Amino acid sequence: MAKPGTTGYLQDFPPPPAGAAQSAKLMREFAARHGAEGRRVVLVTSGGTKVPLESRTVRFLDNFSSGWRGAASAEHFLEAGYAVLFLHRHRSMSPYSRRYATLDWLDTLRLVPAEDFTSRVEAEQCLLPGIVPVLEQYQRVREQGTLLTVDFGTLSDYLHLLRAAAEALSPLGSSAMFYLAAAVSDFYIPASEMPEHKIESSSGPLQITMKMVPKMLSPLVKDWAPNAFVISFKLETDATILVPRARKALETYRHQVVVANVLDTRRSSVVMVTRDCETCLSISEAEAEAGVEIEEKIVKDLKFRHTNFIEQQ
Ligand code: 9Z3
Repeated sequence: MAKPGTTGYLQDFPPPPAGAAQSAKLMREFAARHGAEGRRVVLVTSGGTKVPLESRTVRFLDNFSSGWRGAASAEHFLEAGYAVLFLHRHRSMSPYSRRYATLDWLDTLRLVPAEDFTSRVEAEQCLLPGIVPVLEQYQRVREQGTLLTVDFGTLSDYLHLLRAAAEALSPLGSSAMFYLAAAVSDFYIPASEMPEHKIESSSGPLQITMKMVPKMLSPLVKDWAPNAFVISFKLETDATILVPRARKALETYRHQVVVANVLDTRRSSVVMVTRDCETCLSISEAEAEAGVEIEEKIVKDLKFRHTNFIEQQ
């Protein structure tokens, strides 16, 4: 359980979203079941966060994240034997279906008339490349119950659910991993300062002051799941400051790994930064053409580090 006082991190935010208590219960049951079966459990956070400008929200601030990194990583963790708690932005990419996210699904279906005039529906397999192995993996994961997905919309919902997820995984100690790939806003408007109604455009140009979002990595590492293996992500657009910023995050929060990436090259290269080393992982053109994903290499690297971490406890 969280130590007294950690609720202070969320006091400027609206209350937990509807259904949060039920999600927390499902997360606790999921973690307990897989822990009892000796499986490692990873929390993968994914996608951007919405920051409302009004409490009856018409306008909000958002960011670029598609959720590809989180969804792809979740699949590779499942293949690596982990149970995955996938905390993702509503309507961002999901494991398995991400490959077909840009398809209009009505175009992939065909009506097949039957003799009794009741038509059947068939899929155009050629419009769904690789669908057979993808479907096999997806159905295996469903049968094994190794994937639990929980979604959020706003920054506030994310923060409440992150805390509930951390408390659910905490009893697993070092066999729990946190893989914090969501692109979380750094700025927000406190609930107490947010206008209730739609901001009037007749009042002229808009000036808003936003506060810094409290860094949840701090209570997560210190209080919510103090024995877990924790990985955060650092995103920059300027490659020259990437590793120093990642190193600073490690020194500040004292967790295990920062995966550092640059916006434009994030699909082909990352740097794994730990207290004593930096390892560059990349995808060559030939690997990219063969369908190898950077997330597969990240997950392989982290599984190895996680094993060492568990053995050192
Ligand atoms: C990442 O750096 C992810 O790799 C991306 C993935 C969001 C770039 P996509 O969803 O992109 O596949 O389109 N996530 C964390 C980004 C972030 O907000 N980090 C914060 C920071 O850099 C701290 S946790 O300060």
